[in-house]
Amino acid sequence: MPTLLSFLESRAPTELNAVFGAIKDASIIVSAEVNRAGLGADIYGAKGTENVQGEQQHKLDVYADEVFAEAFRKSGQIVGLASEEVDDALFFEENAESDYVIMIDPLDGSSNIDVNVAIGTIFAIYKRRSPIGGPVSEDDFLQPGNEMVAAGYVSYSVSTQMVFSVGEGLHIFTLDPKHGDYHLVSENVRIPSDGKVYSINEVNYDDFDQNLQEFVQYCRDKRKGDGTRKYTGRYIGSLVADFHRNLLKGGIYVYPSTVEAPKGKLRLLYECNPMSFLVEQAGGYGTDGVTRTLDIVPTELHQRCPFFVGSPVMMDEVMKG
Ligand code: P6P
Repeated sequence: MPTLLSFLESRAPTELNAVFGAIKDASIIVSAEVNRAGLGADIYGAKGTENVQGEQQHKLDVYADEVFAEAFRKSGQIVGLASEEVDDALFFEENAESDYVIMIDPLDGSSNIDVNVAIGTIFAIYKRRSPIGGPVSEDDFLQPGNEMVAAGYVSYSVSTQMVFSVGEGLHIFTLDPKHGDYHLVSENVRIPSDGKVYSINEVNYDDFDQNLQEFVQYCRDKRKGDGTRKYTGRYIGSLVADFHRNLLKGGIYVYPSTVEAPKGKLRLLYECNPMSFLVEQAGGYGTDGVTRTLDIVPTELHQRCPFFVGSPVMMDEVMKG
């Protein structure tokens, strides 16, 4: 089974290959630390600091952010980084001649770390807009998802898997920790057109607009020919885990506008856009409930948006509102 970089050799330019090499190296370090959570270094629990969203940072959040940032700086191919954990975008001056910027959620779902539930790293890669040789500007990061050149996530779960696309299909690799490399397990993965899973936090049901309430009620009521339920609810509380299950089995994930999160909870640049890029590569699509996610023109680095993503038949059902 080909390794990650041997697979990418014929599919991506050398410079992009080096970006994935940095993601590979950093994710292997983070995976080892995640798998030791609770042992040795004190990495459980809150760090006592807040990120730009005003959310409690977990020790492993901050650790993962530092590991990925250092790997991107050393890659020589990434000139700028926007991270959920850092207020402003970072400029890697030593890489001023390089062409790629990356946006990342270093460890999504980190509240699950202390209860041993799957968590993940999510990333989106773009070509810079600012002139090569100079500093990055916010414009380099406020690009619509249509401009993305690659995206992916690393799921730290039963195994550590990297799911990514460079624009020619979606592929899944599994980390072999013994050999410190990722090996191809599924190539050109397609999301089932329909599914039986809807992933949404129903505690917010009363906040949902009428269309979404009707969709949830439709999922609760729908029966198959034999009278058994067509849909079931599954909500892990970790976007990467819910998305990955829906990608393989079919389903829809929704985080809508709520009273507590009027613009939605998930961030456009490093959660909704990369997941929408990936699902479109697999035959599904993502929206903010109205607009295709990748068409949205960002205005702020950490802006949030409502998020609907998954199998086309289920997306069509919720979007027909
Ligand atoms: P709630 C994790 O914090 C996250 O960003 C996603 O991974 C997850 O799907 C969602 O928030 C869970 O949020 O409000 O339902 O607990």
